[in-house]
Amino acid sequence: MRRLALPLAALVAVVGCSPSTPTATTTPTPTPSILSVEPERQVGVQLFQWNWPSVGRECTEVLGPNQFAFVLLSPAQEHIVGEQWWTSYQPVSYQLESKLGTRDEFEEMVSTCHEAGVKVIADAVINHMAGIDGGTGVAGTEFTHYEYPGLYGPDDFHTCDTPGGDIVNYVDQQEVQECELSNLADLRTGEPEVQSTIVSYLDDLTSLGVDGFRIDAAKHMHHRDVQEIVDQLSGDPIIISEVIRASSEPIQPEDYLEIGSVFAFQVAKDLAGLVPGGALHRALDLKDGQVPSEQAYTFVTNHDTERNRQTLSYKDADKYRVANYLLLAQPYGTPVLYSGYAFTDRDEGAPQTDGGVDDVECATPSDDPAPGDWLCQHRTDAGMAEWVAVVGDEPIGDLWREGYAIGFDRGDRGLIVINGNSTLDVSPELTTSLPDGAYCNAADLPPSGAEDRCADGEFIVADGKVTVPVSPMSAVALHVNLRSA
Ligand code: LM2
Ligand code: CA
Repeated sequence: MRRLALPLAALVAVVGCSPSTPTATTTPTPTPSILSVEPERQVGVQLFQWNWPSVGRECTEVLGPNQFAFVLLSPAQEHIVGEQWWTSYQPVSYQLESKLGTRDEFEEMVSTCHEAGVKVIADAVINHMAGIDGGTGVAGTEFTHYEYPGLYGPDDFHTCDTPGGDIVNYVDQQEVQECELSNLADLRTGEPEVQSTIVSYLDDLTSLGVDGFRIDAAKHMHHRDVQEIVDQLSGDPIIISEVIRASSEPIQPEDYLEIGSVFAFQVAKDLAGLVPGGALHRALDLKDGQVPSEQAYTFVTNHDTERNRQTLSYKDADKYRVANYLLLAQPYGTPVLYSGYAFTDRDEGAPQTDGGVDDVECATPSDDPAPGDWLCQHRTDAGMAEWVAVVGDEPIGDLWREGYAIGFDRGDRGLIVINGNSTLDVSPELTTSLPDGAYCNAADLPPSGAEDRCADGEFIVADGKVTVPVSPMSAVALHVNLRSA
């Protein structure tokens, strides 16, 4: 993240033109103007199990206009047949034909997102292939556990003499990286032929415009293997390794920092602990081990943690919303929002027809959604994605605290008050560096992108002061690009 040199003096509105009779001698009255800053996109969103046409549409309609930086996809390669979501994580071939769409649809989605200014990060499942004895994949590929035509044969997989060949002991590095994760056929990712097959697959995605990769199950590959694969890739894709931190284990996210970035699981777990306790100010000091901010991808939840309940999720209703405000307001890492569907059983797949995931239609927001409802949680926070893009790297100003509520400036770009009290309203009068003006709340439902989206700002900054009423378990976020003329 790079600090913007100076607010780009884009003139969005001109106010205070006093009617006057122009004469040759009058000097024009200086016209107060509202300067806006050039937003710098930062926030991403994981659109879990969204099909490609739905991702493309979301880029155009929501993510682009609201200054999202990137979308994180579910796996694109051919996978085993089944209604569960996790069939996506059992590759059968590297054809881009899956329950989420065809190769053509994928390619079109990427270019649609790019036109909207949104980058695309693919989920690269490269540690393993399928976890079943064999069968026919969704694109018709016939396979057995250790045979994938045109790609891999038995010699390309690790063998292990643990029970079932599975990983049992997470304190043994070699076992974690060379035995099977839940029976998933474990590729010899250190071998040159295996590496070159993986590289061809990832390069194929790059050739379709993909900007980067989530490295699925990175912990289960030696960091040297991942490094060697990444070194052979075309272009310079963004790399985000998934290495779930467990303090007792020998493999740590820090081991993967020379390759690129990592997901900051510790931050997600810490947020889950501090929101219910109300110690919201502690969110401002979050950090994942020794991972520097520029290499940390932070999140409140993902598809795994919302199922194993290691983090907050939509099931936590207003606590989850507060955690998302904290994630976006604090300065560490690159925030990734999450968008999934409601479920009762952890295996339950997304709504689908004949093996293909249905187009996403967002359900009406509710604290008690029906299973299969597309939650579109990220839409609730869309205005906040723009807030983050506008506040940029501006530092956190003086902290205001009252009970479980906190508030602070982000330089002279933005201000936020988050009320984590479950029943108390707050209404602090804050000192602020924000320029005078009438502001709207970016944490409310998403701004449309229309010119008049803040026609009548209700938050008045005057002489460096602003009063900010905030109801329980919600937030008010102001920024300089969301002001009335
Ligand atoms: C990941 N990151 O490292 C993914 O984020 C996670 O969602 C994947 O697990 C995992 N690694 C493997 O890529 C999911 C899911 C598992 C599921 C696997 C494979 O959480 O439950 O395992 O995908 O589809 C399923 C069954 C399991 C079975 C296995 C093999 O739940 O009981 O093991 O398939 O057939 C015998
Ligand atoms: Ca492995």
